[in-house]
Amino acid sequence: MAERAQSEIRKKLIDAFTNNESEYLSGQHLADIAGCSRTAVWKHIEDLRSEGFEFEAVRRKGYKIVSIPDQMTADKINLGLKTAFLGRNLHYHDSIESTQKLAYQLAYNHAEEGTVVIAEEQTAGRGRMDRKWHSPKYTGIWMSLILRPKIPIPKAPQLTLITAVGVVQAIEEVAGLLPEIKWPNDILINGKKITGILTELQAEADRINSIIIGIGVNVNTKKEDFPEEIGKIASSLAIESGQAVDREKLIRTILEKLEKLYLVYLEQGFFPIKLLWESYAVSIGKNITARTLTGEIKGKAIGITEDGVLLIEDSEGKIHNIYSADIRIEE
Ligand code: BTX
Repeated sequence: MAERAQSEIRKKLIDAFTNNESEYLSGQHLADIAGCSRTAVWKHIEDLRSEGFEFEAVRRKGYKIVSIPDQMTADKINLGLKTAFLGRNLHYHDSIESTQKLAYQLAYNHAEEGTVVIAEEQTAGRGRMDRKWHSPKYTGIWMSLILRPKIPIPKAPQLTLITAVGVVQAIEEVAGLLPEIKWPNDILINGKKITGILTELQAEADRINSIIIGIGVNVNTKKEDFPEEIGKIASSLAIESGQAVDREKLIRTILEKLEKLYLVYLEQGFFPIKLLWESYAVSIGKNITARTLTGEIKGKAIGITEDGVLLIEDSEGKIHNIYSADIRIEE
């Protein structure tokens, strides 16, 4: 009950601000409208700020709303979605630990292929090898997809490369930017990380039950939204293009491009995807260092195999197959 009363107060405050967008509203006036104390008004405004609302506060005048968060809805994401199955079963959450975690549970409980989980914010978003993925509210795309391809387990990493191509094509179309792919899963613009992809498997000894593909895209993230360390290596579509990008449209386009590529892959195998992937790849032909679980390998990246494995030629002409690594481009 108390919670309900709080949310009614919150709604009255938001209405008051959005009906008087260009005016300052005094704390007392807001308290009268919402039927609460001025201290409560101040607390609600602080809560709204943490949700992405921006206010200007001027002494003796009060508060003025500057911007409201760009919130999505499942209906708006679905509007005009032209896929046959990808995203047709959509789970939308305001805040969640990790879309990957929920998708994993859904897949375990037999969710259909193409099920998608999207969240406005992740409180425990994750990258590869237990790294953290920074996922602030209303700024990006944090989503996980469930696929059930009938492919042998060693081919699963190909799905990461297919996803990277789909996301690059969608960014190109919606934001007018041309990103590059750094093997295996980073999408960069001007050398900075815009997108991360995390592919996880649910499998038995010899059979894939499902592949969960996590996609994180920094869309309208502002410079100040990144923690200092991440800000050095990361950027967003809005920072790079100088304008806000419609997240719902980008989600739809990613799902559409990805579904097309996935169907091509199931029908024709990896070869057509490999050609597309190489056309976007920044690392091929460059000197790189690959850090694997067992050590570092330096050399020239000469391409990827039919299975999406990275090939590095070292200074002695020996070719190394790299299945999983972080790579650094040296030139
Ligand atoms: P990764 O291991 O390649 O990258 C993780 C590293 O990237 C971090 O250690 C940090 O340095 C940096 N980083 C963290 N957050 C960001 C960010 N927002 N932008 C750029 N760089 C960042 C990449 O792993 C895979 C990420 C997948 C994220 C999706 S979001 C939806 C799904 N749910 C979930 O929990 N993870 C996936």
